[in-house]
Amino acid sequence: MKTLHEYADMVEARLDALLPEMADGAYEMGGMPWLLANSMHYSLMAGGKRLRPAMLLAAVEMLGGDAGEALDFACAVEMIHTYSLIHDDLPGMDDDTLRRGRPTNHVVFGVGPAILAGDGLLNFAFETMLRAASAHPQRAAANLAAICEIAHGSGVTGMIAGQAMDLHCERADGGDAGALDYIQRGKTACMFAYPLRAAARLADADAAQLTALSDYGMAFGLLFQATDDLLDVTGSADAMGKTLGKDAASGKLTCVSALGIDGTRARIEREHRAAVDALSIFGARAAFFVQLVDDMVERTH
Ligand code: GRG
Repeated sequence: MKTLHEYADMVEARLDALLPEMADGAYEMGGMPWLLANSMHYSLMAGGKRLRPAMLLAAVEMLGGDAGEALDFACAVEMIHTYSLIHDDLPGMDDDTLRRGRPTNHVVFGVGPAILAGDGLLNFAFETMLRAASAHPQRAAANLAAICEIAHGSGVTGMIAGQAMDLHCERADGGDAGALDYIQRGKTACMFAYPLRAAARLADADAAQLTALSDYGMAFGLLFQATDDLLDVTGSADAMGKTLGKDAASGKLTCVSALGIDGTRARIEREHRAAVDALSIFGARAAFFVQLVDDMVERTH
């Protein structure tokens, strides 16, 4: 198995090949115009940690599968994640001007082009996975099952559902612990759990392995969001590469607003334990994932 950085480098190189930059003013029939290509490229190649695709690749290798064959599925997850960040930053959603340490997409390219860059990344993600699946017809069932997992996790009962409830609670200026859980499972944890479920499908995992990875991903995602909420209050904007302190200012429902700082720390501890416990069936083979969740508890960005 590789390190997080090695998996992230694989993803970085493949994304750059799938979506190269274009010369200003360039377009051709059947291809993309420069403004669309370059606004998609701007956010996609802006130095994200590549956590979700790296975890997908590591899970495939842990289960004895081929990371090379899974690479386009991993890249698609990063495209979907990046689209969600572009749309989340729009004036009609979180209205943010800093992301991944750079001005947000709509600040640079305008709101209309930023909507299209997000739409473009979402659509291109599925095109990329379907192309990869079509190249290996003998693996059609596993590949389609993986695509379904990614569609489900990022879709209307997953990430989009969480984001919709988040918007609703912010506008209604309310929401209880149940709503908090629904939001954070949907908008954040599903984008870890379902790529891991996709990895299990790609590597022909058994039912127990699928459940274990799914449970780990959910716990990891809840922990990740709880640390994000804590860092919004206690972190550094330079390290995080985004505006901090916005959650409290906008009256957002977060772990800190619902549970307090100590309650948030307790949640982080609880989900940390749940994540490590979920991995027990893999024994020493899960060292990458144990290390990753240990590092998340300590993260500053
Ligand atoms: C627009 C449908 C739609 C959904 C948006 C991603 C999202 C849902 C909202 C962003 C706000 C937020 C704090 C989400 C949860 C945590 C999160 C996704 C943080 C960013 O992920 P990182 O830290 O970012 O992995 P990088 O830049 O490293 O990829």
